[in-house]
Amino acid sequence: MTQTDAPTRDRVKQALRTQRIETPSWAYANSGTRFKVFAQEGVPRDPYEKIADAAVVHRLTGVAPTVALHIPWDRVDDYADLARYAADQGVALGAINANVFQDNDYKLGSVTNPDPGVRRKAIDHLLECVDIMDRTGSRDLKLWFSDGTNYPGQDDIRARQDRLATALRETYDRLGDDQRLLLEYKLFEPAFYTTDVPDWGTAYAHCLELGPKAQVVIDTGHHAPGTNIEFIVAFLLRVGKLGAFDFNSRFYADDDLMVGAADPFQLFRIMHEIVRGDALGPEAGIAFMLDQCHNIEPKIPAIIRSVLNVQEATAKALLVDAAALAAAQRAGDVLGANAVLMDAYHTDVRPLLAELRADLGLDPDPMAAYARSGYFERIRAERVGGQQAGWGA
Ligand code: LRH
Ligand code: MN
Repeated sequence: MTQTDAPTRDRVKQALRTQRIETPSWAYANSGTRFKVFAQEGVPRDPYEKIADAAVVHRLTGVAPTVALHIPWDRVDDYADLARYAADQGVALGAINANVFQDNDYKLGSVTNPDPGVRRKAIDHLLECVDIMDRTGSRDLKLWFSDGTNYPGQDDIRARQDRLATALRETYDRLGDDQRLLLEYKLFEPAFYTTDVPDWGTAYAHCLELGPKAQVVIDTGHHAPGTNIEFIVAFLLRVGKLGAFDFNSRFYADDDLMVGAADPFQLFRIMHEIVRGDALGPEAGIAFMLDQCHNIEPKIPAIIRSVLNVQEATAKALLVDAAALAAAQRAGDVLGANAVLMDAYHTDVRPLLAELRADLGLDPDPMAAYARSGYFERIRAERVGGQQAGWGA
């Protein structure tokens, strides 16, 4: 496959222009592990400063126009004002993430808790997040439940599923016509025996039960080692139940490292299924989000690098010679088919992406452009005093 093939370059660049990557407000704030949260200079102190940083990422990459919020980490008095501020900065507010995993009352679960009063409190938070969506203009309510148990017998596995279904139903019925509920699964952590939404199958089953406005979120760090994530992508795409990605990468568990850093080939295989499923553009309705924590590395450059990693994996996937691949697959030409895919994967797409950025009037090298911008030096000087934002875990 020759990259100098002009029609191919134009086709690939045209498709890349439609790509949209949502960045997470919490990745701009301090984060860490249970061992230590390392504070960094210039970190935002409030959602407005997080949005200002996200706007820099969009200005330099051109493909990150929305910011996901997390409640209560991003709670403000006036969400409409926050949305206006975001618009002034050239971005928009994206998915609203509920948080029923940091309150003492949720020790034995939130919506699955044996105590009906605790369940009520958790559901009320989910409903509050839909109210916030009405004010921010967000389409997506993203739900991840830390709910689970640590010891066999601790609670009734089936009863917890009933409680979960009840809470999801009430929340689903509150959604507006153009709003969606995105259900995220995770194999384990913080629970270590059962997790109430542990895998794609459980999330899919609950979303089927709920209806068309409920879809599954694939967080790339939430699977057992060795899980073939692109199979899950292909399967959920086929049945129209893939709603979103939480992109990051990992060597071991839910490491939340920069997407594509630990396993760029896996990211390529995932984006190949997206392209094969004609699901890259906004019209396909899939929210491509980052969900990462930059514990030791500078945050804004790490997010810019992550956006570039997704673009590179996508460009390689768009370079797959689909006709040659299909012919080799039909012919049972195992090595031939694999070679078609590997040819695209081994293509250096950085010159094509630099060309695309130039076409978009952007600096071909966003990382260098950020370093030259003086933005970090400015926020380091300005953001003195006050309480730096963080997970508050
Ligand atoms: C849980 C998770 C979820 C978010 C949180 C920040 O591990 O992936 O998507 O709420 O990280
Ligand atoms: Mn996630």
